[in-house]
Amino acid sequence: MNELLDIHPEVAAALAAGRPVVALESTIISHGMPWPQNVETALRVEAAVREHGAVPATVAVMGGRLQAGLTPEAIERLGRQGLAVPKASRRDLPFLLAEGVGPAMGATTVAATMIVAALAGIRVFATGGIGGVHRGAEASFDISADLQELARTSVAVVCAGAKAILDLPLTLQYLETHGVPVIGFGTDALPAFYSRSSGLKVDRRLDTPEAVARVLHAKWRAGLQGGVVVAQPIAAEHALPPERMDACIQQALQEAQQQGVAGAATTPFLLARVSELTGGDSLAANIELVLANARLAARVAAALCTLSALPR
Ligand code: PSU
Ligand code: MN
Repeated sequence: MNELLDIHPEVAAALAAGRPVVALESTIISHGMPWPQNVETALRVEAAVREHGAVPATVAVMGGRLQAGLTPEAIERLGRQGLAVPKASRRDLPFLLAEGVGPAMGATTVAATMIVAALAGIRVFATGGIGGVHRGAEASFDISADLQELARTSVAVVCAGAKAILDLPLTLQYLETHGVPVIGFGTDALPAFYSRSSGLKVDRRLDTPEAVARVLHAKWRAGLQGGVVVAQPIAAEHALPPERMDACIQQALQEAQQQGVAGAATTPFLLARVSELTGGDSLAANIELVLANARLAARVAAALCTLSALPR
């Protein structure tokens, strides 16, 4: 067990017994949604994981230590403090951990959540959208650390694809170059978060949690380290029209450029502006897709536990 990692007792018990566990990120709580919907959603997501037979492990940095599994009080603090909680991706973790016991909190991104999940022995993680290659990356070099983490860390990320604030063709190309399988759950097309399709093809369509679990099991049994993207489209009744989203995204990108927003601030800026420009609609859609991903992740985690328990 890692000396810098605290595993919630319920999570530790499930892992020791070979029962399914689903990791959840906390940047979505502190930076991705406004209070109080962020806390309400995080608790509903945990409940959805439980309803589908797995134990939730929301990941964050608390008291200068990595946490796999949070109390409802800790989730409340992450949500109430919002943007005051530093965003923690791979490069930020050493600074937060070096502060040691104390107030040091961090809201873990997809990359940092994967790192903590892998340390804890959790193989399946649910979120909304992954980071990716930003538009204009050929000049800015802005490529989310999430993609490099997917290349190296063996955790499956169940998501609704990535937002069209990113360059989605380049994001898929980067994943291909780094050998990260991209599965479409019930779809041949990469979902674009609020919209069901980006028009780009995934590597393989799979239609059941068992089929997804078989691919994960085969990959890791073969010693092929690294993550897998499991992309599930938002339900049709919650999807937003791509033309409407494109207009908001264009405006947000333009404002980011005018205001000189760069680096780690880029994603939170674009997410916040797009959600302001769409009014409450994008928040409602976001909540629904995260809940759906939590349900699917729990079923994939359960199927993976069944396979892992079979004799070799
Ligand atoms: N995309 C979303 N919602 C989010 C994020 C991305 O639709 O909340 C967050 C995730 O935590 C993701 C992070 O890991 O933003 C990526 O940030 P960056 O591009 O700075 O790596
Ligand atoms: Mn970035």
